[in-house]
Formats: sequence, structure tokens, C-alpha cells
Amino acid sequence: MHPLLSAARLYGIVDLGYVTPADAPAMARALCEGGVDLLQLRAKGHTPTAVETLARELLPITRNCGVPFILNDHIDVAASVGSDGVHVGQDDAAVAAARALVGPAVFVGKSTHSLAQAVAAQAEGADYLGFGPLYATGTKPDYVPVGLADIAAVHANVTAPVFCIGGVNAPRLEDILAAGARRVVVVSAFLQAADPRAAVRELKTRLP
Ligand code: TZP
Ligand code: MG
Repeated sequence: MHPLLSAARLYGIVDLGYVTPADAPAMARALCEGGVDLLQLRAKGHTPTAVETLARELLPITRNCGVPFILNDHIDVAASVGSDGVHVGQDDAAVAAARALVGPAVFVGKSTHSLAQAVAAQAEGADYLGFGPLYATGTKPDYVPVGLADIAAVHANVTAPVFCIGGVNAPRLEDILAAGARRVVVVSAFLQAADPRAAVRELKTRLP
């Protein structure tokens, strides 16, 4: 298992659907200081140049906190800014193609939406998997939720770290953990919290 991922339990995402680029650095700092173990920049619809500019602003913030930085989608930008990781979806480049661009030191994560996709992503060599959306979520509105029933089977069939995602929030955490999840990604529940730093801190204490 990749050394930056083995102990990671809580994965935060600065998603520009919720946060303006101007507010992104302060949000990244709040999430990192609150205690996320990984931080992603997700900037759907923004130009590679804008993503690169923002990634270069966020990287020193995450580095200061010792939190690995992951860039969504923009593999070339991830390579040029020195991102720790890159995240690809089912419709993006294959894991091997992404790895060829970023090099062996950068970890590659992949989104999966079924047990079959999770098994396939591991076979492809993904360093970690996202699995979901567990619940319907406005952050990814065009996806059918997968529910909690397959979480245990995914963990039984995959050795790479699995991060459960989609509608994860404090009230649902107990059910999600009871279903077998060990790692979670939280987007809107942190970004829309009155105090994101405190929301991270509170949820982190409840993870095994
Ligand atoms: N992939 C599957 S669900 C999702 C992504 C990026 C969005 C999760 O966001 P939220 O706000 O935590 O439901
Ligand atoms: Mg993508």
C-alpha cells in the first residue's frame, strides 16, 4: 500500500462548486488544520491554467500541514505542479496512462460506482479507490446512489484503500461505518458547515 495512504481515513475535497477560487486557500487551510488526512482540489469546468494557478496556491498550505495534495482530473497539471496524487474517473484516462504522465512517485486514485468497477480499478493498479456515491448528492447529481449494501463486499475483494463517498456526513457516519467502511470522503458537509475546521475535527474523532 502506498505509504501516504495507509493511515489515511478522512479525505476532504475543496470543490469549486461550493467554494470560490478566492476562498479556496482559506478552506484548504481549515480542512487541513481540522485534520483531514488527504486533500483534493476538484475544479469542474475550470481551465487548466486556472486549476494550475490554484493548485500552486493550495500545495504549500497542504504541505505545511503534512497533508498529501491530490488533483482531480488534470493529470498534466498534477505532473507540472508536483501534486502528491491524482484522481481519475471511469471516463478519464486509464490508471496506467495517468501514471505514465505523473511518474511513479505520484499516487493514482480512481472513482468506482459498483463492486465490479472496484475490482477492475484495483486490477488496473489504482493506489486507492473512491466508492460511491453512497447516497444521492448534489455534488454529483447525475449519479445513481449505490447504497451501503456492497461496502462489505468491496472491502472483502479489494486490498487497496477504499474511500466511501457521496452524501457522507456526521448523522450518517455510524451507518456507513457499521456497513464496513473504514475510510470516507466528505465534500459538502465540510464545505457548507458553519465552522468547517470544527466539522472536520468532530468527524475525525469518530473514525476508527
Ligand atoms: N464522487 C462520488 S460522490 C461525489 C464524488 C466526487 C461527491 C461527494 O460529495 P458530497 O458533497 O460529500 O456528497
Ligand atoms: Mg474525472
